[in-house]
Amino acid sequence: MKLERYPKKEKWSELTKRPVIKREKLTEIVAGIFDRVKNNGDQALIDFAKKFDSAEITDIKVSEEEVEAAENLITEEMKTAIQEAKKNITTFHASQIPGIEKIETTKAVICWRENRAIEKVGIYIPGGTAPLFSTVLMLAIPAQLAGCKEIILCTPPDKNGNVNSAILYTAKLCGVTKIFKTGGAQAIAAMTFGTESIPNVYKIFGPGNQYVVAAKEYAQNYNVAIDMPAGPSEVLVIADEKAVPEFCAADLLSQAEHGSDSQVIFLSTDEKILDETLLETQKQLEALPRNEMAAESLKNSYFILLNSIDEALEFSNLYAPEHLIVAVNNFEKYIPQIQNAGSVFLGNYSCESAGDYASGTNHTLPTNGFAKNYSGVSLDSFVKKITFQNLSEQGLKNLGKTIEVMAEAEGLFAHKNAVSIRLKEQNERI
Ligand code: HSO
Ligand code: ZN
Repeated sequence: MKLERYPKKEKWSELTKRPVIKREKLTEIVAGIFDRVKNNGDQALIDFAKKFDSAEITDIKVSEEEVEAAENLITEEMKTAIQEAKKNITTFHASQIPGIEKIETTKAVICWRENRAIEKVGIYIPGGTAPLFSTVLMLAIPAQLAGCKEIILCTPPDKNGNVNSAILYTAKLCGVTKIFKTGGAQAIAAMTFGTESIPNVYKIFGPGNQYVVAAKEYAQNYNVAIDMPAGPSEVLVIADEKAVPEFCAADLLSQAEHGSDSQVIFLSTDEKILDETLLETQKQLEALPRNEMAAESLKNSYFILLNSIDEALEFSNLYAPEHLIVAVNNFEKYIPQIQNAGSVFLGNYSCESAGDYASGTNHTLPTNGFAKNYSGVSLDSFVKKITFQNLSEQGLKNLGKTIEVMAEAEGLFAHKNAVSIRLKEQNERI
């Protein structure tokens, strides 16, 4: 943990930098994987499962029996928790479904937009050290609410060729249409091109390791959209003298335990709170089962003392964190100053885990400074919007001259004529 006391503003840009990830080599590997999946389909996925997941599988698709069996492996307590989270995530995302508003721009010229669900979407769920079934909720719920017809899910099998039961249970609960045992860049390639078993999709969602991230970027060369560019997850906590060091430490560690490359930053205006949070972080770290990973990530973390909350917010806007916790008295007052952040947690009792699991907001958020120009996943991520317009005869009469003048000025006479020919027909008829 690095400690900085009142760093000069000239130093801020260095403090807000993320470690650079070298991509060139990755793209080469990913391109090779894409080629193999494109040429050999399911067989390539079976071979990759053996190579990367040490799993012998014959069928890429998860069967109905496997999904049913998973349901029996989940405790009632887990089912209740998942259902409660689903209820809140559904309520929040359903509120994002817009009504249709028809706008009359010029008299008798009516314009509007309608949402259409992206018909086929793919969700990637990593396996590995912590199978994140909560991410299934975050992606499948808005997909289903949006009306996506095909919602497929790819996730790597374990050594025995099985998929995590909580992932299967949650996927079924949230209307995932098909589940496949494939992970890594090969899963992204499969959803891009399609294979004998796996349908190709129009947009791919979900987190993953650096190969998956590189593969999602590569998929865009084949007209597939992705949710957002991704990087290691992050939290930035702003604390004043009313913050609780034990709570702040727990929040920092909850992000640090995601992976050794996670980023955590603690900003405080109060020296005592800063010192206590540092100590408390060390103390709580020792008790964590994933403490090696968290300790590794904490090596790159910063504890910074600043002069005021205004200054802390300025720093935070420059960093543009994925998660921002504002553990500050009168936090409402500061909301307008928050410019760049993926998701914000206000007050001492709004821990990041609430948003990670169950409060209702989405946990798929922009990292790596992309909170400056991207939003997190929402219902919007699963729809496209089509504009419609209807000009009545009178509408074209009202706007026709404007269009003719502009088309002529651009030298586009067919454009002009499309109006003139109609106006002429009107005049002759009347
Ligand atoms: N904090 C993660 C999401 C997550 N946390 C899933 C627990 N499970 C996103 O940055
Ligand atoms: Zn988390």
